[in-house]
Amino acid sequence: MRKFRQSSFSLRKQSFLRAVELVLVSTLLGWGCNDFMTKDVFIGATAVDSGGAIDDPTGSPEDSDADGLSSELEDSFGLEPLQADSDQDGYSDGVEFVGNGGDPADGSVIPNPFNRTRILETEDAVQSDPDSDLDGLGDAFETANGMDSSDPDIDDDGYNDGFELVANSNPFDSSDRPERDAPPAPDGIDRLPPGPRDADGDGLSDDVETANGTLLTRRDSDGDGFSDAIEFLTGADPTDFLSIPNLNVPEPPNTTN
Ligand SMILES: [Ca+2]
Ligand SMILES: [Ca+2]
Ligand SMILES: [Ca+2]
Ligand SMILES: [Ca+2]
Repeated sequence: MRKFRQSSFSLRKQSFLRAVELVLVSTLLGWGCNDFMTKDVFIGATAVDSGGAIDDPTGSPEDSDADGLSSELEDSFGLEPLQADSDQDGYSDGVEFVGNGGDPADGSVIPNPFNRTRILETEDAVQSDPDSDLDGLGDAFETANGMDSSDPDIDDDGYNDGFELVANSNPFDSSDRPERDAPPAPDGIDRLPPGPRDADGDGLSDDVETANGTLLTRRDSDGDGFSDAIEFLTGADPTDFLSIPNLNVPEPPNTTN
């Protein structure tokens, strides 16, 4: 009996030690995986020519190339739903669609020049307000304005919230959309693959960012909570955190009724 109890205790002790070992190994592996996953997700979710889709749990329309226009819209415009920059001029379709003189279907027409005060160095980068849904608007801004920081397209009309605000359309109202005639389909362009590299997936290619003094690996170079593309489109300075877009956010719908 004593021998059995000893044996049982020994077994329990062994099980306990094994469990501790498993927890430790899992934790270490978890840290390693998180590290890896972070990089993987960063690359996958932001490399515009990889076709990496935004993981959107809210059921918003699919935006396979994460350029701010849904795949359905891009199809209807004759743009490439798997190529964030269909005309390969260094500015994503979403950026060019929303404004500043660009044309997403014509590589010879690019948006107007940047407004910036200086060229940022990587060491200038500060930790910015996170933009969990990658719509160009920081979580704090979205929360403060009754928007959903985990849904890039609140009204599910295919245009992401950041671009709707830039275009003065109502991100809460699917019947109110950015006004623009559908661009003609690009013609004679060998678009796939690859497009210009956009390492951070902010809609501005690495070359465009290098030429304009923003950071290639930060969607929000100056850390003010607005992506470089949103600042560029609104005439704010993406290299100056004191310069932010003047965005008019409509009242959110009253959800208590
Ligand atoms: Ca956001
Ligand atoms: Ca929308
Ligand atoms: Ca970029
Ligand atoms: Ca910014």
